Amino acid sequence: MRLFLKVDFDAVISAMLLKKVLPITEIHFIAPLDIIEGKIKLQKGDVVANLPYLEGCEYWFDHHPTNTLEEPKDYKGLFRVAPSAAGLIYEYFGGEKTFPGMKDLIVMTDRIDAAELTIEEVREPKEHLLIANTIDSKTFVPAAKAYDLRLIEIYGQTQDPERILQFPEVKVRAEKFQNRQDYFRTMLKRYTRLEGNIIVTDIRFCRNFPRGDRFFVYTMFPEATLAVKSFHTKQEPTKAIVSVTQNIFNRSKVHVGNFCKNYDGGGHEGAAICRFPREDADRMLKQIFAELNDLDKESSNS
Ligand SMILES: [Mn+2]
Repeated sequence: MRLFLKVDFDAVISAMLLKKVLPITEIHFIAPLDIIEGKIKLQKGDVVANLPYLEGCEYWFDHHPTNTLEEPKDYKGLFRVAPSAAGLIYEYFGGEKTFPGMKDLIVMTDRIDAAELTIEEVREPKEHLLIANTIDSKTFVPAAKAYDLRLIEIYGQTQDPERILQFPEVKVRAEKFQNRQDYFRTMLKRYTRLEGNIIVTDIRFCRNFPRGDRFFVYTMFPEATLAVKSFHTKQEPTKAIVSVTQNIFNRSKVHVGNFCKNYDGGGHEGAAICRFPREDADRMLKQIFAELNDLDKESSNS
């Protein structure tokens, strides 16, 4: 059976569980763009996890609320809005009876995938959260893929994070992450400020801004309720891209997906994207800071 996943920590744990109960022969990590472009052709026996339903698959496991839009006719597996796909797979195949000793790992996978973390955990990622940060979910080079497959194998042997962090390939990546993270935090602080209840990061004019832990920004201003990040991409040379998210430590009641629909974008309740023509972006950013601060005040009083 071939297994298709969107790569992240949830996917690694999902694959590890599925390998224990199904005769998985191949694992394919795919990008959402592959689906949009119709590159994925499925056949009977294929398993899809942590992704929207794909026509033709035999098993489907997913937990993302936005993936319910088209209810598939018949499939084996489990779809429900839940913290993680791994949690659903664990439940579907019999929980502790089938996967003895894995309860703690499943609880942590739920928390990581649903961003239900404490400030201390985000400030200093340890154990499974540190391992999760060694996974590169944005690039699809062969070395990253080989590492993801290796990590699935390692988690199949042991679920003890201290032991896993001793494997040389994991250790080296964890150390790299921690070194990169120091630089990332320095740069993030330089480009981030507070506007009312909004954490504002503007990296439109910064070249090669480093990638890092997306949750760290919320620890800088834990009392703020929203975060807005503006940036440029090569793919959209005339637009400024603006992400709007709720602070995971102090969530605004504003539905940011609905908010962004007014500005050439959309998304979920807690995370969304909008777009402005680059020449208007300064003015539009000021406008959305004012609107979001007003909406946030109104909704927190109601
Ligand atoms: Mn997931």
